[in-house]
Amino acid sequence: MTPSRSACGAPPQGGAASGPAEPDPPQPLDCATPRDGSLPAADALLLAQVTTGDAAQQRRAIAKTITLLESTRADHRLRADALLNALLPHTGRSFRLGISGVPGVGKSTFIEALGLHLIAQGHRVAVLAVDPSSSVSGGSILGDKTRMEQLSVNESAYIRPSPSSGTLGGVAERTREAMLVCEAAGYDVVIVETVGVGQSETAVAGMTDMFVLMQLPNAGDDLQAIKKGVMEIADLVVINKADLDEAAATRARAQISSAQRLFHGHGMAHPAPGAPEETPGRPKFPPPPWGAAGAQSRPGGTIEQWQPTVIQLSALKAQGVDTFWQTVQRFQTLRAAAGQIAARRQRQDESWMWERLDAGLKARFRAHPGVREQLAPLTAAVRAGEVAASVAARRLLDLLDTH
Ligand SMILES: Nc1nc2c(ncn2[C@@H]2O[C@H](COP(=O)(O)OP(=O)(O)OP(=O)(O)O)[C@@H](O)[C@H]2O)c(=O)[nH]1
Ligand SMILES: [Mg+2]
Repeated sequence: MTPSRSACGAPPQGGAASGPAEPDPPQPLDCATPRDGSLPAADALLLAQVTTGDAAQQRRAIAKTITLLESTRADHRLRADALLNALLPHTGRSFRLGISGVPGVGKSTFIEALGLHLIAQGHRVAVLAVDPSSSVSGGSILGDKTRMEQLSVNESAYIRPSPSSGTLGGVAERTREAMLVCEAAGYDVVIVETVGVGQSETAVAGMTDMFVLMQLPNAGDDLQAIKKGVMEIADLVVINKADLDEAAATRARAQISSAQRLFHGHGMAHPAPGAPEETPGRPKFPPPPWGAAGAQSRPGGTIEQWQPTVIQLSALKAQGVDTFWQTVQRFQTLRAAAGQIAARRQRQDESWMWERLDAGLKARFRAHPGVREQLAPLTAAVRAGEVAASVAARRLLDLLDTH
């Protein structure tokens, strides 16, 4: 059932971007923690309960595991890393959906309607959030539980607020890990919500298979107000509250559609050979529970490509939710058939690793005693024009080689 993995649950080396070049031969990996790869008994039990426990056990075990993963204590982090690696073979079998939109656009109302729609079809739905401001606001999704009244008490749903402290990178990483826990527990649709503070849309698009941007019916009147970068990464734009002003929603839909055509260029199909391929040796993702059809071949041997789309609906009246899900399934089918979901996940995994490496290196750099001593005077010297910025950077970096 689970895809075969190498020693530490990770795919063999060679990212999606490696192209046709010879892949490096797989290197032996030494990444199990603790070193013998075993889990302490308490964590082995947690793993068993997350993956196979009964509903109540599982819910408690998920919460405990996520709490452990969110802990900043060094001993907890060691246990958490080992547990995460042990969970990894059980992950990957969900559809990961990112949803963003300004406060009040109707995300919670929509997620409630969508979640209930999916559960009625037999899915299990996890809802997570990335909100780096939630340490200030107290975590909006918690308050949102009141707007997700039915979903939050549904046995087939799991709702978790945003981790409430740290940088965007840290918050996003913990949400990403929580997503893996939910997948291991068998949630087959994971929704990650963000209000779009700073770069949080990019972070959510970077951990999901499909990124949806929600807009108000008057969005089309003021396209400037929509962050261009966000529009570019949106696979699907949803105009919500169409019940308030159907004509405005239709107008917004037309305007955003034409803006998207500008961003993404024209053309509906690409030659089949150009479709991204799976990295050789990489285990393919098993088909999702709702089944992916074969490649949508067209006459002339082309594969139909997903084009960013705009739809309108009313979350409040639960109108258009079925159309939304059909659109998502169409995206999923086209992308999976072209190997693009697996490829996107590979790229995401690799860039998350680098994102965390960058953050970790910076933190270690700042904590280094020599750097702590020299950073302020060298910064002052750079500001005073006495030392070139690049020279100061090199000197500081060289300090890392001293103890
Ligand atoms: N008329 C109408 N109102 C809606 C619709 N969807 C949501 N609303 C209302 O809009 C308000 C905000 O909805 P929420 O679902 O809380 O919005 P949100 O995007 O989650 O907001 P934040 O959590 O603050 O980011 C609520 O009063 C909803 O009842 C809709 O389709 N039509
Ligand atoms: Mg909300």
